[in-house]
Amino acid sequence: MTHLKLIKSPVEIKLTDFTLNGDPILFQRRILSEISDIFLDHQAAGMLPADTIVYTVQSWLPVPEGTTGGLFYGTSTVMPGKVGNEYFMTKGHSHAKSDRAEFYWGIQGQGILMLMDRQRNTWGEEVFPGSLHYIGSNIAHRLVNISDENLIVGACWPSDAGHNYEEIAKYGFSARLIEIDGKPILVPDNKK
Ligand code: PAN
Ligand code: ZN
Repeated sequence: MTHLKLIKSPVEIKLTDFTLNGDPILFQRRILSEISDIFLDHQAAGMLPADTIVYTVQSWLPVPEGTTGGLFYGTSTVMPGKVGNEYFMTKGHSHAKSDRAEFYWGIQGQGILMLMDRQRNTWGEEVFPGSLHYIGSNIAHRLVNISDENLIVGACWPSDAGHNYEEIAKYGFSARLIEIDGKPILVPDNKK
């Protein structure tokens, strides 16, 4: 019974390293060997240690997955690194309930939030500490680290959004973020 009680939330963000502390927290780690298919240069991917951590996600799911009207919180950390000339990045997805939106915000490091609409137009928003990103419905999204430190990004999304990874796994985004002359450039890459 919490009536008239002053209580603490079960989860905190540790502001020194932005990790989530509390219970329950879901922790996911994506290593290169699991996700090497997302990168263009498979030979370059094969030359890096298979257990290289590309990104991690800590999430607080306060209600069961699929609940209508709830929210989830996550902190994503994309490590610095490249496969050939392509920066380390997340798998990327659209939401299974495709009309569900999401907020991202930059916490540490420099990156690009790649966004793609249903017509396969792809663009990028610059991510930096304090940047705020509204990912509208029907927009596929992927985080890319273009800096030499960890890219840390907060996210909040509806608990009934779900994730659709299949389409991106099959067709990719219509562009890749490649380093050319020391700068990140979106280069067309259409498999559809
Ligand atoms: C984020 C992402 C997170 C990892 O929490 O899930 O950055 O990216 P992938 O899910 O593409 O591997 C989010 O967008 N949730 O909806
Ligand atoms: Zn999402």
